[in-house]
Amino acid sequence: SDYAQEPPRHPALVVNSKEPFNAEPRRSDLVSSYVTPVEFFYKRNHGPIPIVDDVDKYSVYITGLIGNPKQLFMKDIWKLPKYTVTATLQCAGNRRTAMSRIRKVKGVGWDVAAIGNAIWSGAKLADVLELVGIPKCSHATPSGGKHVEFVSIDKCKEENGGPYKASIPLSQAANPEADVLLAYEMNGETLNRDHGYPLRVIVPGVIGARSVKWLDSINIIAEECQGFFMQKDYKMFPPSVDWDNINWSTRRPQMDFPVQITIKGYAVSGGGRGIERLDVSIDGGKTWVEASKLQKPGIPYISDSESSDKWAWVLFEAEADIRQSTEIVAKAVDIAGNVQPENVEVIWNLRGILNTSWHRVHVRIGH
Ligand code: MTE
Ligand code: MO
Repeated sequence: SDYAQEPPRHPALVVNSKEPFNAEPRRSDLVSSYVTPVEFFYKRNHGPIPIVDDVDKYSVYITGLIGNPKQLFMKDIWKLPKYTVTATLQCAGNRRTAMSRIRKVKGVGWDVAAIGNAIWSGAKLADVLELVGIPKCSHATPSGGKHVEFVSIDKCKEENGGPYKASIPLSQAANPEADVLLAYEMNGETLNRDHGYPLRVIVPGVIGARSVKWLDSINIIAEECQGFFMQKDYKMFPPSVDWDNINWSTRRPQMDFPVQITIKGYAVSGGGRGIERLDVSIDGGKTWVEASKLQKPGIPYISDSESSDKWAWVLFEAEADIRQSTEIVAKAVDIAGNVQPENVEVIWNLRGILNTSWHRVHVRIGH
């Protein structure tokens, strides 16, 4: 079958679908380290993992509304200045199962771990675009190119057997400060097959769907990419308000009474905005305490949108005495003052994406 040559994967991953392979780590594995180990990084695929045997023959074509199209080999990309960016990648469908509990939504049934924080290294897309005559910080090319489309070598059903593709605005692609990378390393190692070997796009602060893996070509186009994943998927539909009751009671960790627990989690905001505050409640949201925020192990987090970690998540930790069954709630405030909505109902959407609502975990004590 097309799936006969899939790479090996960690047995502790929670597999949501085998073909294509979609899996996330267990919650505890996810928040146990600031930099997510590659084997515990969620894997989101729409088809079989492509095989690139000969990295010297592998190339990326840059074409479209530009004067001089170019074919770049890995050696050309390795020659460009190497940048390293810590960035959190998150699938737009992360936490979809909680939306499905309101009203069934379509898509892979992700829990809360379709997210990961990695150290990505590679060339800046802005430098690559300069090689084809697009100056830094351009918004358009003379022939009207305004978007940069990334096309993969994989094959997916949604594109009728064609490759996965997506685009971002040229203004973002050509802006060196946006840190968009053509990455060939993840956590200091050569990118592995699951995550896009030999070359993938990393668009920090943007839903994972735009970070195209196994890059085959880059097209400079006038309108945004017309592919399935841009136009018919990963879109936020107007919220149709549905006041059905949430049934959060499906989580029931068994714990003795009274218990001292450690609450751990992650918080991330898009667009390079830092996390200002992280509040935790152990009474379902009536009262709150501020959790401590951690960056690298032992290093407290200071919110700052200029820091090199601005694209990365923040881990948080709080201790609490729990005496009875209750609901633990976590919510973050970013430096722009954005707060998370209390309930998933008000942001429910057909595709089950961007579930930013307060995260709630039921703790059941006793029998
Ligand atoms: N790129 C290709 N070529 N094919 C894909 O299926 N999935 C996208 C994106 N890039 C995808 C892709 C989606 S929806 C997400 S969330 C991220 O890759 C997941 O990246 P990861 O598997 O490295 O975690
Ligand atoms: Mo995704």
